Amino acid sequence: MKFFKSLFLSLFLSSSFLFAHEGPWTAARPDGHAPISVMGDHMHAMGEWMVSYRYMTMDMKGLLKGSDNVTTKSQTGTMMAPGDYMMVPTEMTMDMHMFGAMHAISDQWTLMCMLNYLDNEMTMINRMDVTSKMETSGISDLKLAGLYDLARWEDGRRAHLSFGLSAPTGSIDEKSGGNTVGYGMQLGSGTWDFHPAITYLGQTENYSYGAQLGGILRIGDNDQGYTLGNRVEATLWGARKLTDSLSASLKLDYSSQEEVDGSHKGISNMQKMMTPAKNPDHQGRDLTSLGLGLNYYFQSGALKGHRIAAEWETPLDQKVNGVQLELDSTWTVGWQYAW
Ligand SMILES: [Cu+2]
Repeated sequence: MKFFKSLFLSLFLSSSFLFAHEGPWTAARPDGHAPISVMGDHMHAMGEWMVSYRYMTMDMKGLLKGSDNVTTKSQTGTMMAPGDYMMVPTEMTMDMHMFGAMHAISDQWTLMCMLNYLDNEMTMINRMDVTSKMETSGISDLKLAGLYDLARWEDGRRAHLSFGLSAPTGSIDEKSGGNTVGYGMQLGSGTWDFHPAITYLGQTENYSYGAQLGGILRIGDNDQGYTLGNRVEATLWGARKLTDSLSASLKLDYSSQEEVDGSHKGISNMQKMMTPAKNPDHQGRDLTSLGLGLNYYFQSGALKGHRIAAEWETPLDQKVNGVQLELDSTWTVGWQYAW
């Protein structure tokens, strides 16, 4: 965290005279939007609308204990020499369909709404080497946010605040084979969550950069008697405008989420001891990742105003609470259209 704090500070202090360009910030360039995985990165001018769709797929494979790779056998053991757990996950894929809309009610306020549809699949293996698969899918938590313009400088820099709130529309009662699935396979948080963020953006003739510091604060306990961990996330990115329509980006992201507080009522103490996937102490992680992305902005023709983008992210460093699956890579592709 210290590293990011000083990075943010030095970026903020140096950007005004190092990377400034003539004229105010504009969205009308490919890197006028952040890499596609960043949410709430930009505001709109009064009266503008935007709709977007993103598809994100996250792959997890292999086990981590803290920051060390461990084998499944070292955790389950055998019938003759039992390990700590009866069963452990071996892989998981999370597919997310993200639908978003933005509308600027004034030059000071842009409203944002987002709803995700999740599709999760997880494979587990038990002590007898028998594997099992489980799947959950459905809508996640509905998120509403207001972006408030903080400052706009004449040299291409600007900053805004985001006040987001998510409603517990996603299910936390998902089951597989009659048993409640683990925390990572549930579709929502079950709580109302506050999502604050501050974003700082800058543009020069051919480059752009941004920094966002945000978090998720859970409010109270959910119906099932638990609360997902609070989360902080710091993101830094830079992009190079290659043509009037194409830009390439590099992103560094750090996030940290705490373990689960309380315990799901549908998960017995026995089940909780059997697998880390159902244990509240084995949830949440610290993750530092690197993202490489491309943005394409149609400047003319029938598709004028449309944007498409893709980003690939890979972990540089991760440390999980307890024993959990290791994150492999994440792909995000998206489409955006503003008018
Ligand atoms: Cu927008």
